[in-house]
Amino acid sequence: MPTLLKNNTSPFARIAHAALIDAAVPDLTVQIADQWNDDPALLAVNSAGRVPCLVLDDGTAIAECLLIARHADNVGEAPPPGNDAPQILSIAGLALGVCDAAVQTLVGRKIVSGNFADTAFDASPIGRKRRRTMVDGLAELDARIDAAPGERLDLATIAAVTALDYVALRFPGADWVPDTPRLEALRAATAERPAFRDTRPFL
Ligand SMILES: N[C@@H](CCC(=O)N[C@@H](CS)C(=O)NCC(=O)O)C(=O)O
Repeated sequence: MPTLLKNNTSPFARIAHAALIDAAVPDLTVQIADQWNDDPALLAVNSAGRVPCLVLDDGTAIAECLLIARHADNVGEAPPPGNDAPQILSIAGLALGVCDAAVQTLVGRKIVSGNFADTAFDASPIGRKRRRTMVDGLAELDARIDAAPGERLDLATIAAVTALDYVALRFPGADWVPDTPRLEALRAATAERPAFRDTRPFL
């Protein structure tokens, strides 16, 4: 059975996991990996030492959330969600940018002081650029997202809700996070879909 190596916070791991669940990939199992401490199980399948990584029955390992999502579309039992549509790819890319900026802010903090809670990095030029990406990206997502979810969760929906939840998880109560009523409505409307319900991030 295919095994997804992930952790409980990574937005990239959540995107991969949600895509696998929503596509109804059979017999999926999940293994928690520690991506910051050279976890041997993770390094054995992904020399980058990053989550997510999906290991297939024959040992083939697929890293990178979008490639795992693509594989999910190919092998899942659910009807395809139309992920090749340019509009879906465009919004998914925007949401990935928000996830990436948020993760890079945390990584920047870790590089500067070894401490995720130390915000000194955020005031640096790169830190400000990452912050701007999160603020503008969330606002644009709110304006562009299709707030009415379909039968399947497409990649735009999965990535946008994941970005919203990840920013909330990592920057709780931050006054710079824009209002995103349409995104929040989408999150509420899809909260009990297994792909989101079973992959909610926690610290
Ligand atoms: N582009 C990759 C990003 C994966 C990634 O950066 N994962 C982070 C967790 S959020 C990680 O494992 N970081 C450990 C490291 O950079 O060494 C994807 O889309 O899957």
